[in-house]
Amino acid sequence: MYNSARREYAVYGVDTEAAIAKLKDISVSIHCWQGDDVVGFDGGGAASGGIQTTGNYAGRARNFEELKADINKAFSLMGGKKRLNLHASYAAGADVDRDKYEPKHFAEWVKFAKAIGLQGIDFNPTMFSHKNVKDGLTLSSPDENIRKFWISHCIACLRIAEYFANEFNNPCTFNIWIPDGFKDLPADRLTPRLRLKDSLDKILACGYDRRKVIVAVESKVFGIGVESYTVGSNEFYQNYAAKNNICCLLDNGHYHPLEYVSDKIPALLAFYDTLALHVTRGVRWDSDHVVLLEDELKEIAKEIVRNNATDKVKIALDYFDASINRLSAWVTGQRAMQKALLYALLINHSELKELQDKADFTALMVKQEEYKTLPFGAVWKEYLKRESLTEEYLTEIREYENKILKERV
Ligand code: RNT
Ligand code: ZN
Repeated sequence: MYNSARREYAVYGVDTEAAIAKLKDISVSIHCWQGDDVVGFDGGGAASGGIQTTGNYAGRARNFEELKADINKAFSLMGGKKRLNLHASYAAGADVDRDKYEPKHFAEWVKFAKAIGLQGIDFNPTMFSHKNVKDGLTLSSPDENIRKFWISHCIACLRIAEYFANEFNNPCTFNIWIPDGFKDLPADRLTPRLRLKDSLDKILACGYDRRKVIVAVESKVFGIGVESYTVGSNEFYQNYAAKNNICCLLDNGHYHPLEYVSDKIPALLAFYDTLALHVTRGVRWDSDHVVLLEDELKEIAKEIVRNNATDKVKIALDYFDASINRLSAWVTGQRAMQKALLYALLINHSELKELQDKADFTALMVKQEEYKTLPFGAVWKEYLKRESLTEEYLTEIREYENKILKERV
């Protein structure tokens, strides 16, 4: 089947071998927080701050050992280059508050990530699920002590990010997301943003190594309980990133449903060398469903591939479903991302671009439609085979569920 698919794609000027080789090389950063419903190990409890996990499927990882075991199992069923995306709230055995976290609190994670052959670790300060989120605000709070606490937390996290970069000899993407916003109409939309701007300035002024840590800022349109106003909006962060030479992170659940991240990627690539993504699947709202091989995911992958931006765009996954087997959520989401990338790699983009420039929109439409029924599945199966994997992974997950997850009561 693969050999016949290879010949079929060759007719379109597509080399399936080159596509498979390229796919193996694109790294995807996988979030630790799908394993435990964004709870973490530092006592914050269920996620708060406008984000929500729903469902109560058996087997949530309750501690470091369980999460490591689940990551180990789930990652073993994924192909390609993998990175681990950690939140600060996953510090292992820290007896200090978040503003005092140190690299040593993450040394065990480094050991683990190296042992399972990951390319690197990415990092996120955790500015939710904590007593110092005062009246829903962190870096934009009117209370100076609250702002100071979170600034210190971010600076402490930047040191940890540098440590990760050094340990893996690989840059660490460091993403700042805050829940700050208001449920109802605010009386002042500007001052909170000025305070956020000032807090970010203070964080960036700590003197971190820009070659090692890629600082990104993640905007959002609204969250549950913060429907009317978000301090860290798209325009705010895009301008902040541009003026301060840092990076934008686009989460495709964070825009109006008729706005597409696939269209934002090339808009930003015109101005930025680096761009970060949180790939998720919003159903009617920022619901963070498991990523599936849907049209917008394919469009996102196409924009990355056809603009030669596989090194520029840092792909990370961000979703959390507690209503199904959590390992399966991880694997299916990561595989969907890889499928979308492979789909995009199996397109003769220069031919299509040429048709567009020649204004032959008829041929462009017809060709694009033809690609949809080419034997993509055969190439995907071949890729999995070469990664010592098969399409069918559920049996293995079920065994793990019966043996390990169901015991967690
Ligand atoms: C929330 C943001 C943010 C979080 C993670 C846990 O809306 O998407 O990225 O999901 O940091
Ligand atoms: Zn996100």
